[in-house]
Amino acid sequence: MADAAVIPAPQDTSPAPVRREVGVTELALRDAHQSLMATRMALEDMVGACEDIDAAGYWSVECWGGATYDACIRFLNEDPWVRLRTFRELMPNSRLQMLLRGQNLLGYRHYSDDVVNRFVEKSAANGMDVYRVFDALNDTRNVREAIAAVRRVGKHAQGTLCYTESPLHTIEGYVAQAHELMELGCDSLCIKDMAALLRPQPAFDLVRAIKEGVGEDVRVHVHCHATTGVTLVSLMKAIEAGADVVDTAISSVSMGPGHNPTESLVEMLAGTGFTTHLDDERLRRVKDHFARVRPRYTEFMSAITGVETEIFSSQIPGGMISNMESQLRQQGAGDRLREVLAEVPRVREAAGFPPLVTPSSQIVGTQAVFNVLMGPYKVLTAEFADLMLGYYGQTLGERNPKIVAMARAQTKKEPIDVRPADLLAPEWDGLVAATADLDGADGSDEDVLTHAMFPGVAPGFLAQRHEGPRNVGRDPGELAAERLAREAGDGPSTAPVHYSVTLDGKAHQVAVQRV
Ligand code: 3PY
Ligand code: ZN
Repeated sequence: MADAAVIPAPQDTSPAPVRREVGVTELALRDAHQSLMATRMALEDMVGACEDIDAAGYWSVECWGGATYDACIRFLNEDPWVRLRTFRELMPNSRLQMLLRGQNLLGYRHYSDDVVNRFVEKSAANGMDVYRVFDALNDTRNVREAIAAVRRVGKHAQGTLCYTESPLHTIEGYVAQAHELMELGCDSLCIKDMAALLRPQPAFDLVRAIKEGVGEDVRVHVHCHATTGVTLVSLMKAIEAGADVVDTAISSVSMGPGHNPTESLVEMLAGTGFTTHLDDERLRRVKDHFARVRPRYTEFMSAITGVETEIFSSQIPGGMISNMESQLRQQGAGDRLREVLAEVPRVREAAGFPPLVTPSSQIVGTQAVFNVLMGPYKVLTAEFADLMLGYYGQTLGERNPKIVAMARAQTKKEPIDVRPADLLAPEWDGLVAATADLDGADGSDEDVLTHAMFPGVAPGFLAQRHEGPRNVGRDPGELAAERLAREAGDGPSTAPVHYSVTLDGKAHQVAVQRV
């Protein structure tokens, strides 16, 4: 019998001429553990990987921002500014990148412009290079100040399109937003797909449309989660369409509600003419490092480990589903998850189709739970009422006028259509004075910023900061007890929030776990 034809394995140095080098942003130090293990990874478990990450050849290393600041002070007793300075020292050759929630900074409300400016100045001085700035509603007025601040300090400002789908979201709409962001002076754009909704063909079409509509030389980065199982292909199509940089996480902290594996991207590109120039041996060492570290965080690991295609209809980011399950169980309504999942798109439509990303994901998700447990819009959370009244910015779609009227009646506030931060007086001087009195505060602007963003948690953190980081190598039972005891204060946490509501003339106490 004749020998079967052998298909040679493509080599990285592919026979096809190199078409283009694709940059890679490594997410292991921020979004990967935020998505997979509730943002609990301590600095101590990251430092050992920094030398290899620094030498591997990434375009940038995302290592700060998002929920990590909150987790540092709330759970880890770790100063987030020390974390940033440590990364700066250990990765001198890398662009350090952070996720910034526009006018919300790293918290959950809008801050005045002077606080936004101070935050950007201080983070740049502590070593940050690349700022990915997003607004949960894609309202560019809410990223304007932060982008201007990044430009003033001479760092890289990346404007963000939060990717979602609805009858109103179109490629043309995203291209228009891309134009607006470039007019604000962004150095690059990011398509941010936090729920893994970006299928391969739309990924191609969107990148191509931005390149053709805004400029072939506009640098486009693509950030996809892996939850629905389709997005490694989306990265390929985005690259074929001209994406300059894609985001991945080293394999030992990848997949599930996290991201596609860095090594799989490298292998996928073999033979295509696209190359990453990442160093395989360094990647292997980074992978081994996080494979050793990961079991320490088993207690916090997401229940979703595989693929969830139902997200295409509910659009709920992976991490939120398990939170909703526990919210409902606490109410003795564990069997009502399907109803809540079906309610989320209806609430989102009533709110004008916002993308679901911090903080809109928490706001819409909690309102959906309320609607299922108590009847549609019997009670509006304060945050949902604010969203309906424009206090988070403008949504693409019209907000349901009946619910807007309910929000007005409940809050006695009027709807607004100005940029929400235009209503805020400068806050910085007041914050400096309020922080000076706190036990353990060292008089630095960094401490003022911690207090500004997390007024409920910061006093406790500053007072016990000298005890040093906790959470590493500790007994999981002890950690769990400690976490429950400490989870309170401002911003979404997994601790239940207690609401007192009057229904049909009777007072009810409702405990809802926020998502
Ligand atoms: C955050 O805001 O922390 C995010 O990661 C949003 O995707
Ligand atoms: Zn993400």
